[in-house]
Amino acid sequence: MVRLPGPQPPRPRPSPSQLAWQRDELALFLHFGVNTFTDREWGDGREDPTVFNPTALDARQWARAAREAGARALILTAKHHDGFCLWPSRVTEHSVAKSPWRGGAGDVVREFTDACRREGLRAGLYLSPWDRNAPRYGDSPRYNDFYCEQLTELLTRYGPIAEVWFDGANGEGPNGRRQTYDWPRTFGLVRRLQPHAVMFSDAGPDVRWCGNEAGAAGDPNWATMDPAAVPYPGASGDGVIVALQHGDPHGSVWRPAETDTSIRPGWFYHPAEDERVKSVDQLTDIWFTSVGRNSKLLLNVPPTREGLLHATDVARLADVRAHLTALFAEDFAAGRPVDWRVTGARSAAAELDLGRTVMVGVSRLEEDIRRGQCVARYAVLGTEGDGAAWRELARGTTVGHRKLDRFEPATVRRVRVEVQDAVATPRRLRIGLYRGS
Ligand code: FUL
Repeated sequence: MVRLPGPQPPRPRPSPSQLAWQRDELALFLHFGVNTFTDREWGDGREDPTVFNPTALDARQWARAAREAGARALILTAKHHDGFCLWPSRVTEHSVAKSPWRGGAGDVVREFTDACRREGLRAGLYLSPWDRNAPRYGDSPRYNDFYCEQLTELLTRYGPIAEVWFDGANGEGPNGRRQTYDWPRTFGLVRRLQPHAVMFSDAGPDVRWCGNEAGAAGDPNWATMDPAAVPYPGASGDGVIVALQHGDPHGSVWRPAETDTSIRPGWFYHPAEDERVKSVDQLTDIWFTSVGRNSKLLLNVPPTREGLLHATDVARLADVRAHLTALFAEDFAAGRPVDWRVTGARSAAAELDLGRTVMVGVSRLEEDIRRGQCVARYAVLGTEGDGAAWRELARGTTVGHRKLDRFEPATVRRVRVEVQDAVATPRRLRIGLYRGS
């Protein structure tokens, strides 16, 4: 006799903030600071604050370009590794207050958060824990106090913050000692001050890094993971990258992957890279390997020395959005009845008749992730009908919030999606079918 498995522990599900984060699909990342003016990627903390002098800073231009690109959130580097603060911090002099910009009375974080709100975008902030300017860095408890004070300023002065972005970079302090960060304290502070914000880091707690900066989430990509696999931000080891890329089907926490990459080779603006802005094709590929792999895309578009997004980058963002809009304009599956059958404890099949013969080159599969993530292996098949053979169009592993596949366009009238393996009884998928390029 077959023994039925006992009750399973409930599978992890997203919190309302994690769900909203994922549904945003695209956020823009803004790397801006003294490096913009010194033409560097990592400042050493000895920069003179007077180098920071954008001539035409307009945060509304950033936010408008983001909205027109279809982004729903923006994340600004309030402080990068050089320690220079884009807001007038009470706990350091190394900030915009010592720059000539707006006569030393300016606050980029204020202009940024105001502009986000005016354009209906969520605002997020990056606060580098590694600080090459702070004299206390390396004197662990004292620096942790300083870091928490900066975080408190950012999370209490500027209204709702949707995402707090922590990288795990950890260098040596001026005293030659290594800084030990107090992550539980830091995460607890964010939860207390901004309970609806998601926290990003290698180790979450809400959103994890995808494991690379090339624009590609893992395949498979589970939103669930084992929290012990990446115990703290910046943890190293082969197992760490694998865990970040793929998650874990049996993981006990919901911690989806964010795919951060730059529209240019560097994170900060460098005039020499004006001709190296990624093409529409490259950015479309990135869309398929990030949003199309159950991730969220955080695309860096760095402001220039004027304090504006470069015209080339703005035009490229608009072109990609137009391309994606056209690609997904006509969904042949829209409104077609789907015959959904559970075919086993871990399998199911959906069949739909498109009502006419069409060329299909892109498929979109979606799980209702409010109830967790379940599909581990699937195939998409098509036939012209009237007894013609079924052909496999695409196959893959995880689905989650969204899985996009591109394939050699085929003429089909009927389409079947087979869930061949899953970690629980599969639930109905949403299916979209498009012509492709
Ligand atoms: C990394 C940093 O070292 C890079 O400069 C950049 O900010 C990237 C997004 O995160 O940890």
